[in-house]
Amino acid sequence: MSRHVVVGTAGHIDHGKTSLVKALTGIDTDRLPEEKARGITIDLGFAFLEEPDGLTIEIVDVPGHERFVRNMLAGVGGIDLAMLVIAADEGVMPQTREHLAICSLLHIRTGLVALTKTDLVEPDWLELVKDDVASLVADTFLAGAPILPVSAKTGAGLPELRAAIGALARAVPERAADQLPRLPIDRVFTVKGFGTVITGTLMTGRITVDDRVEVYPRGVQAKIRGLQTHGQPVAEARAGQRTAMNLQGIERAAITRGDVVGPPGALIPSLLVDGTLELLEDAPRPLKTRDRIRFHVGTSEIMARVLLVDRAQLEPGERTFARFRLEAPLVALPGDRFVVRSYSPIVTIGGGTLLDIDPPRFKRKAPALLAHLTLLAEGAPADVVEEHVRQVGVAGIRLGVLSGRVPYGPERLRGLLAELEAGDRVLAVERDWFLHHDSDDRLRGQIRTALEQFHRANPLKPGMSREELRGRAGAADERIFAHVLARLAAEGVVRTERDKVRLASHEVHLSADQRRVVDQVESDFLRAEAAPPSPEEALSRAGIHGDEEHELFQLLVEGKRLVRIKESLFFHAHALDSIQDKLVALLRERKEIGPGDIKDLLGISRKYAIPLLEYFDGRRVTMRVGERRVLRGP
Ligand SMILES: Nc1nc2c(ncn2[C@@H]2O[C@H](COP(=O)(O)OP(=O)(O)OP(=O)(O)O)[C@@H](O)[C@H]2O)c(=O)[nH]1
Ligand SMILES: [Mg+2]
Repeated sequence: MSRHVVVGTAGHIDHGKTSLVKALTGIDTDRLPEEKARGITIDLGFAFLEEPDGLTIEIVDVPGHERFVRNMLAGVGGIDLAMLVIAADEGVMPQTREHLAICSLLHIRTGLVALTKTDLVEPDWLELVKDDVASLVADTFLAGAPILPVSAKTGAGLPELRAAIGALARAVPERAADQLPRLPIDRVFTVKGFGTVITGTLMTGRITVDDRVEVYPRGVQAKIRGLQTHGQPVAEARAGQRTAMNLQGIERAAITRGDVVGPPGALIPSLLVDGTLELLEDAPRPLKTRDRIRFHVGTSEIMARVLLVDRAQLEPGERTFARFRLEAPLVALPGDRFVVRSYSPIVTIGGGTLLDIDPPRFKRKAPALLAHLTLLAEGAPADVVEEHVRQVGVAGIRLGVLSGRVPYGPERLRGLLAELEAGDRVLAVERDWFLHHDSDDRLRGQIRTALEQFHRANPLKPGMSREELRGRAGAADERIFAHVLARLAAEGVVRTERDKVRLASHEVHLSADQRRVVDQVESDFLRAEAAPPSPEEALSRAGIHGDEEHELFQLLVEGKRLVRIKESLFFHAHALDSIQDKLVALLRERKEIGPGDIKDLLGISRKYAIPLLEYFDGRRVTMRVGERRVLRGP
């Protein structure tokens, strides 16, 4: 079985990292002419070792120079184990400490110390340095790790070093292959005849030639034309592999280090993220809310302002929750570790774990935000997913968005959602759209209350307009509203008729007086047949002042007793039926008629005749041919 484990070097400038990598692998990782000229490493270098059992040890060689810590950070973001290189003649130096702190902050779990240049020191001295190093790492992930004396010059200790790296690498737990493929880009270049090539360590998942990917945060899509690892073309790359990707359909200029390759639409570039934040014991000063800092995650470095959630100032050695307002979009997932460096002087001061990407708009100091972040930090995966679904409220959340806000792969996430559905904590509005049970309850409550209020205020109206109701129910999304309403209807709580909604329990109750008015208006229209009164006339004859908007008149309209032909012209439904019968009979006889004929037929004026003819045209009973009408065929 082939496995890939990424080892990163770390350590002070000139302590022999690059020489050691070359002695181990035969690869000179200092490629740049400037690196050759100055004899220092400026940018990341890459090498590898193949073990007979199928294990590939990927090596990222980082610069030790204080000015290139940002490059170092881009390199160690994706490593599994650290090789802290310390020159025996110089011992522990500032970047020895800073690199060690960075690896600790990134939660690198394992590693070793290579005490190099042993050819330059006496054995007694070597022992002293060893003790020094042991106490340096005592409280870190390297506590008790092997400290191996080596020399890149004489080759002493190299076989032991290689064996120790191999042993540690074999113990590194396998990377998650079921998660979305994610590759933070560390280099971009063009290759003649191929176009744009990017490289990076595939953090999770797997990718295949011909896959479509998106380069975040720019949101440009591309196709993977080819993949290489260590200069060899491969069909597939897997988590932990150093990968070169030839992207089709994207310009080199559109990509920079720090961008991330992932599946289209899967990641959420965000200007706001929440996380835990710990300040190093030896941070030079406290960190205050609003301080400008450098935020490093994956291969990216972004300027940000820190907003402490529960205090104004964080002291060295303390930890808390913090919000980061970024000056450019960040692409990461919760669970990712990050490193924070102060703006000036540029030194590593702390780091933490991302908890929420593009978080809901809490007030920064609200206790609700603390509760939310505590849950994200400590909750079981199902509780974390539930919390996200709860927080979006009645808007619901789509699977695609949710997957960019949790660190679980697609299959795991579906499983967790199924678990929440089964437990009645979350419900699926559509296949990939989820609503929290509480939000559903809230929406149902709002709908019922709005209907109750409406019926109380309008006892004669048979129902409330659907749109108005949706507005009263917090203007919920149309499909969510429809879903909730449909369930209320299925449960027999509400009835919907066309665009009117009412509580199933609602009935129109008329007083004797109201009943008399309604009956009188109706019989007025019935009697008038083809020459009906205006609503005002009919109402005033029944002793009421009002127009067609009057609720008693509307009762007849909504009950379909009266039919609106145009504007304020209403006919009784029975009258319309009998007019239609007469009209059809006449047309059968004459084949075609003019407006004059219908006036004669019904004994009415033009005022009624024209709207009636237009109404029957509209009902597809008749058809207009010039100024005349014919029957429309069946
Ligand atoms: N005598 C001796 N010299 C060494 C050994 N390893 C490295 N050197 C020398 O130390 C100098 C620095 O070595 P590099 O390997 O470039 O150091 P580095 O840690 O990669 O330096 P940066 O990448 O710039 O941080 C070079 O001149 C090397 O020849 C060693 O084991 N013995
Ligand atoms: Mg170097």
